[in-house]
Amino acid sequence: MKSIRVPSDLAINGAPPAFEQPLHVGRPNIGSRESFLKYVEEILGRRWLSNNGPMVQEFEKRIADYHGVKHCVAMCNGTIALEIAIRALNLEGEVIVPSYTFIATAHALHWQQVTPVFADIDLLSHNLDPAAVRRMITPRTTGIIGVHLWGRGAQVDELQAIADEHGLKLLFDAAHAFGCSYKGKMIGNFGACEVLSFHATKFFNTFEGGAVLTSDDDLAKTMRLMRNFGFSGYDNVIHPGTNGKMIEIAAAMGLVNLESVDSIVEVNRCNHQTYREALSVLQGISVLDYDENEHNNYQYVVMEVGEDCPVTRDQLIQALHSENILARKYFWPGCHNMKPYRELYPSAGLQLPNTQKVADRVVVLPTGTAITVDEVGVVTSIIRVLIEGSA
Ligand code: T4K
Repeated sequence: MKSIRVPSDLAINGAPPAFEQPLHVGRPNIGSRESFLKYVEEILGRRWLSNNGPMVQEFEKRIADYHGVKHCVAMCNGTIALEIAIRALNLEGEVIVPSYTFIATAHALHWQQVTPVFADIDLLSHNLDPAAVRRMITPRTTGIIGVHLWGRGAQVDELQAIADEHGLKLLFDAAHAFGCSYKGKMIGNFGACEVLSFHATKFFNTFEGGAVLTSDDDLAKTMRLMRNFGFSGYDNVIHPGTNGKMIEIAAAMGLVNLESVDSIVEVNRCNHQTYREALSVLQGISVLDYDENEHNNYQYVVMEVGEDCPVTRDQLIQALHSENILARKYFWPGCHNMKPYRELYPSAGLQLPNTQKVADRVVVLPTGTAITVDEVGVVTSIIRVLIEGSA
């Protein structure tokens, strides 16, 4: 591959990178340290560290209210939350998922002995294409997991119609969609349930954490049992289960970050707008937008490098990394091309042309409260010079 050099006004051969410290994608947003430390004192003083403590209960209530759902079942991370939801819904056989997602969506199924069947995505939305979902249905299909990729709602109505028509369960991996809406209604209200991730790299974090949102009382009850070994009171196990509990200190981080959530969204929105205005005028470059009629968290700045761009996606990534801008090619190469699934389904790619295209085009850029507007400006200047200098 031809490697490109950053033109000399930005980096002279052998000169230090533009940024002394790396600019990461997924740098955590952290609310008031003072409030967090107060909560930590409270937790330590109470000597109640885990097992459905008061912080977790308060956190669950606040997150459920925030999304307008009856139940938030908090868990130790998003992947376990997915696995518990999958088991609580009795999914078996085959379940249709996008391949263009973080590997956890597929792993959660596989880990529960359910076969993930990869359906293609729509080129514009990067979300499941309902027509492709229909093509993948077999007599063994029991469910569909839609992903609200980048926090933009999947085609919920169309997926629900397919699920209803074929008697399938529908749930959503909403790991990216905290605080987002679809057709004006908050995420959490669709399908049988929706799964959030509060991982450190997510715009809203609890260090590690996740939750299932649902308004189904029975489902919530089952998942509460499952996340705590199936215990009902002392010494009485009434359901198979695992350890999926959120700890108190994670809930404390969540409560603190919830106080700052609006200002974090505003920072993300401004960064996204700055990136978009500066980059989308460049040859072969587009930046994914968010529907301004919806609630968005703007946590991902997703740039697509088209075939008419004078540099390739990988050349851009390489040049950015050499400037200490650690842009990512999420979710390349697609789950179906990762070793465990490539070996299981060697010809899956034939059904996934759009997945392949998008996975080869995307660059995710750093955003969030850990990057300043000026730094965003420098990143965009570097990209501009790289592209214009190579045209
Ligand atoms: N479904 C979807 C659609 C998801 O995107 C995810 C998670 C899940 C399900 C599963 O939810 P969890 O079980 O994770 O709750 C990261 C995250 O680990 C993962 O949570 C996230 N998606 C995914 C999109 O991104 P990697 O493999 O990119 O992580 P890593 O270690 O390369 O870190 C990303 C960047 O963040 C690096 O540049 C370093 C920076 N970073 C990371 C951490 C942990 C920091 O600056 N500080 C930190 O504390 O997966």
